Amino acid sequence: MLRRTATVVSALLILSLAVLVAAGCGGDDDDDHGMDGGMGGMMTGEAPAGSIRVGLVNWAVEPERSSAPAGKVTFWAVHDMAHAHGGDAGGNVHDLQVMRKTADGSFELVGEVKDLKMGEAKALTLDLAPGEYELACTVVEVVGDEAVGHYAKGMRAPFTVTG
Ligand SMILES: [Cu+2]
Repeated sequence: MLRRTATVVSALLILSLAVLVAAGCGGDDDDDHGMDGGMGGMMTGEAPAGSIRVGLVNWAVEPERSSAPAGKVTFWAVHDMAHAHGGDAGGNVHDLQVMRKTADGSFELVGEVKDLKMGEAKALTLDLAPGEYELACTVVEVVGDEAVGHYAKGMRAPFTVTG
């Protein structure tokens, strides 16, 4: 009984943290748009020319564009620092997986960068064929006694490569 109560309490805690984080991200988004105008490149390293910035936050993948022409595409994966991580709610590390939708509707991995800590950014250049893709983070971590799957939390975004 005690243990059950503890589980419920921690679930509630995670829920309220998630709400806080979501609220924080909403506000931060506005700031980001302001910053993009004049002060890009404050993150670690420099975004490669012509790259598509992909923000990784709890719990969303936010590409600055949702499509690109076929050929060489460089994603600039950025684990945004703008949002606070509440205690051990997870999300201290994110990946960027680029997955292509196959004929049967499943996804196959085309390329990935992994283990981006807060504030880190990495470039990923891929030769992409036309099609439907998904940009995702498939990190699964254990927080307390719960497995937190970033993909299930909402870390995925559609991406189209045009012919
Ligand atoms: Cu993630």
